[in-house]
Amino acid sequence: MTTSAKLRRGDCPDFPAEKTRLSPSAADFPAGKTGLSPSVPDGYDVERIRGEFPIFRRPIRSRPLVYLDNAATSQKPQAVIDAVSRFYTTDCANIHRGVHLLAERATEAYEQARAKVRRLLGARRADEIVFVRGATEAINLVADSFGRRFQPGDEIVISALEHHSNIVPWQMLAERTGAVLRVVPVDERGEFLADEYRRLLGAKTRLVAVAHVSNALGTVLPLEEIIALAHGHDAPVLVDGAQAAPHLPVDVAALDCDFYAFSGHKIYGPTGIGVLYGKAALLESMPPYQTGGGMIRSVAFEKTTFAPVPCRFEAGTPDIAGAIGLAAAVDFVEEIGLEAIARHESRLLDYATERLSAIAGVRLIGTASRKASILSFVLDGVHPHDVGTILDAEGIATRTGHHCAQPLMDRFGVPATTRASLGLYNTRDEIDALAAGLEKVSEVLR
Ligand code: 7TS
Repeated sequence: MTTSAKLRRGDCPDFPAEKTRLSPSAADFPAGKTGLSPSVPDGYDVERIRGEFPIFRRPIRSRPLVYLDNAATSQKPQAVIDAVSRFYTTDCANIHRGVHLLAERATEAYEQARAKVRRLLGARRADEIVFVRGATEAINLVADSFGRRFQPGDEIVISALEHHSNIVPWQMLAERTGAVLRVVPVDERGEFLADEYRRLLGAKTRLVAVAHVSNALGTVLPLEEIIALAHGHDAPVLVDGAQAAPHLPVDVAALDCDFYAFSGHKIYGPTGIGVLYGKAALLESMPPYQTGGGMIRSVAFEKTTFAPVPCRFEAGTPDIAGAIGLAAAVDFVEEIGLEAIARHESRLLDYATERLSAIAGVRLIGTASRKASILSFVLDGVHPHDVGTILDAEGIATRTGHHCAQPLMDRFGVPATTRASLGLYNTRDEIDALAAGLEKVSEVLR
């Protein structure tokens, strides 16, 4: 679509097969104004990056905020807050309809957001990017729409590491269709057992659905191997990237995954917006998920025909401001660079692992060889909720509970853990504060 193209009411824009290369290059991760500075080791100026997040100027219980709950949601940089505010202040209109100036500007900004997400994920075409509410809706969309072709006895393979969002939609699909759920186990360290996976794959496998990074343990799954093996059985692969997109460079074309889902609010964008990437041929073969305005080509009482993808899957008025805010978040992380973010968080994870392992009574749950940004642990004799409450009194935000991964908690024989999940603005000082907080919990409650 040219930016000045006028769209008639109900029109879906054109999505030309893109002018793109397959994988991101260094030029996609430029050293920008928020990130790389020669004055700090490795050029990662975490203090400057923190300065972009207004929430860190707010005291929590009269102390500086130590925010270690990034896997639940991340904080928002001023650029994202401003982008959302600007849309409502100066450009608010509905999209893909109306010829007036504001409608054109809103449509252009929304489609630019789609183009930015395409680049972030290394997708070939912008029409492979569907805006949804979040990872949960993305997975439900695939279960509902792609799942309509499932037959009794068809098999869906997931892993024991999945968030409930990547379990329950497949269970419901299995109930509706007579399909069967097969679960790849994990070992004591929380590693995906590839040999077991090989054994579970077969002629009946219709879909493999796995996390890129486990939200409860931080395990990074061996996607290249998982995808190649699934494709060897003609089974498409859905990757739940909710915990990967904010922390690692992702390249869906190089991975050759068939679907990739993530949520805007975990990658420093707004809540209420997320993304489903799907290979164009697959999306085109799928029926609509929800129906109504915006997703039709023509409606008559006798028959309705549907818009091409991605509009076919975006019924009703979408979260326009959310998409625009997400685009600002994509700009923000790309300015710093996903590789630089991954390096920073990996160093912090190593440091935090070392500090926490040295505290008497702390047992880390999840010690896989490839991990990203998450530490889950139990403190002997202390309930995780008590750990979380005492840490909160110190201004330290962690999450306690089952992390919407109850089968995984069962696997490790614990009802709950305390989880510290790191983001691009976290520092070694904050890890020290967490360690000091845990020493205090230990003194008071053990
Ligand atoms: N998949 C994974 C791996 C997740 O971690 C989450 C949310 C979801 C899907 C669902 O994302 P949503 O944005 O649609 O809700 N995970 C968490 C968490 O770990 N703590 O709070 C939410």
